[in-house]
This record gives sequence, C-alpha cells and structure tokens, in this order.
Amino acid sequence: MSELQQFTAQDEQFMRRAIALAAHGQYTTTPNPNVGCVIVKDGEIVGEGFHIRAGEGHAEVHALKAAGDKAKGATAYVTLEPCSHYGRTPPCAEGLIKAGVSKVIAAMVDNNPQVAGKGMAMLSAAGIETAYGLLGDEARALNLGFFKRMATGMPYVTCKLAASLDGKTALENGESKWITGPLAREDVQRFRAKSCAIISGADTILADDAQLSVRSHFYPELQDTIRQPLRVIFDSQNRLTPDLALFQTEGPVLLLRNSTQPLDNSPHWPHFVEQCQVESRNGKICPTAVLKLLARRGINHVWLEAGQTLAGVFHEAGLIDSYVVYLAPKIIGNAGRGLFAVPPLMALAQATTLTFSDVVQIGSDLRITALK
Ligand code: AOF
Ligand code: ZN
Repeated sequence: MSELQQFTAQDEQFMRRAIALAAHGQYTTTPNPNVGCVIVKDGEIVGEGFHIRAGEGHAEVHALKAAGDKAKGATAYVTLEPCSHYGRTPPCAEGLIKAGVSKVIAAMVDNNPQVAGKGMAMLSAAGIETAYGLLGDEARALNLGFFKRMATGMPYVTCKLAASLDGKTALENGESKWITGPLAREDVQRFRAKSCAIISGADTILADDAQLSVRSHFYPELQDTIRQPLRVIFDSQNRLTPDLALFQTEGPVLLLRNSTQPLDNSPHWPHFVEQCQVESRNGKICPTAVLKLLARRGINHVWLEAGQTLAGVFHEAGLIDSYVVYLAPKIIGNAGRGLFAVPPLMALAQATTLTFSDVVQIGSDLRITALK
C-alpha cells in the first residue's frame, strides 16, 4: 500500500466526486461515517454510491451494484478505507475483491480499530493495487466526530453561541430569544440536523420553552428521512416537567439527573424520554462523564446549544472542539450577559486562544467559526 504517491488530476476529480457523494449522507449515517465511492473504467464513471444509513449497504455496495460487470478491471475511489469486518454488513474489501476491481484508491485509512489498515491489507493480499492519502483532509473534514470518537472515546463538540456585536448574549433580565435574524436561525437548523446529539440545560429549556428539534420543512429533500438528533438535557435539580414544548416533539430525549437525585418515574413522561443518573460533584453533573456516555452510545458529533452556565462548564473543562458564534449587528451594553460563566482570569496569558477558521455573513448576521 502506498501513501501520497503521485495521483493524477483525473484521480483527484473522481475523488472529489466521491467526497461530494459522501456528503449526501451527512444527515442520516450516524453512528456510521459519511462515505462515498466512485467506480471508474477507461476514464468513465460506471458506478457510484454513498452510505445512507447504518445497517444498510456501505458506499461500495451501492457503487458495485450500479457498476455490475463493468467493475471488473476498474478503479474504485473511496473516501474511507473499505471495511474488513463483519459489522451490521459484510466486509466491503471482500465485495471489491469478488467484483474483480484492479485498483482501489482511498482518501484515508479508517481509524475504527476493527478496520485500521486491515481493509487495505486484504485488498493488497488479493493482488489489487492500493493507494491512500488522496484529498485526505477533505475526507477527514466530513467525519470529524467519527474519527474523534474512534481515536479518543469522546465525541466532537461544537458550541453554538449567539451574541450582539458587543459580545452579549442576553439582556440583564435574561431575555435572549431573538438576538439573531431568521436566516441565522435557519442555519442553526442545518447544524442541528447534522449532529448526532444536541446538549442543553434546564435553564435554557425553561427560559425559552425550546424544542431543540429539527424542523423538517427546511429540508424538502429529506422530508421522509429526517432524523431527530438525541436531545440531551442537563436537569440536575429535576426542574423540567412533561408539559414543556421539548416533550411535545417526538424524538429521543435523554434527561440527565445528578447521581444523588432520584429519577422521576411519573407516568406523565412520554415514551421517548429516558432518564439517566450521571456521575456528579457537589450536585453538578460531570460533563466529561456525559460525553463518554454519549460516545459509548455511538454519538460522534455533539451540538452544544446552551446558556452561559452550561457553556461555561464545557469551556472550562476544555471539552469544546469548535465554537460557532452568530454575531448580530446590535449593541446591548455592559449590563448584558456574557457568553461563558467562568471564573475571572488573572492575566491575558490565561485566555483560551483559538483560531478563526471561517467567517460568513448570513442574512444580517455574521457567523464566525473558531477552532481549539
Ligand atoms: C466503508 N464504507 O460506506 C462505511 C464504512 O456496522 P457496519 O457494517 O455498518 O460497519 C460500520 C463500520 O464500517 C464503521 O464504523 C466504519 O468503520 C465502517 N464504515 N466503511 O467501507 C462505508 N460506512
Ligand atoms: Zn464497508
């Protein structure tokens, strides 16, 4: 197997197509990664496909089916190393060997310990020419959560914030619901839809009566397949009640209790609400324990949409990988509330330093992405 060998411009073009196909699965594949595959014979695409849903065929299965006999002697471009294991589906490496492809180019190796190079090795052992490393960064960006969970046992956490131009998230009295405009709120829907879980706290749910759901009318193309991410709510004092809007929207909810608080098993909770006691200190639920629990349940990417207290807890514990901040052209003034409730710093040198990765205008607001 060779890494970073000289790939041709045509190789790059086919891998770009495979990456674009993989992205079609971004609302549905969880806990599996987004993967695309293109099969090329004599410079022509003869089959292509992408992974849609865990439990169903992998990208290669769809592409090989479309190619039929034309797969013989063809080159397969895959955004992730073909799998070598029997999971919910049989190994794709075996499928490619049986179909008689002569070359497989993968954008990157799969860091799932069940695969981890074994897929490429199976192909090589069968006499198939293999290479990887073509557009690896682009392919990695599609599955940040999956790769982080496989490498560390923790999900990738994106923290969403909305603030005025002077960096305030709410008035002194807590009013905060409509700082940003409708297009920014629609943009948030897209991030929610891509995430595996949305984390929030009882404060936010009580203040805004938030549903934290994905509104399917934003996705006409996905009307039938729209998936509600798991809504994970920190409610360490059992303050939430079944009448709130959150519990009127069908879709899984994990209600977190502190380890000393009894669960509320009253019959009024809807069937889709699960309560769970989590390791706590001084009555506060441990955010690291929550993320580990979520990763064990196959959660790759978390969208943290919370108020300054819970956002502060995650930030201080160093658990946030990326910050998505919507900035509205409004001035609230010094009496407004900040974004993170954290203890004061003694020197600027103690400040968290991030890197801006992206700035775009969305309607009347700006969206700034900063990475740890
Ligand atoms: C691929 N192509 O399209 C995907 C792959 O339980 P299973 O059978 O769905 O296997 C899931 C694992 O297979 C997943 O964790 C990842 O390592 C790999 N996913 N591999 O070759 C695909 N989705
Ligand atoms: Zn596979």
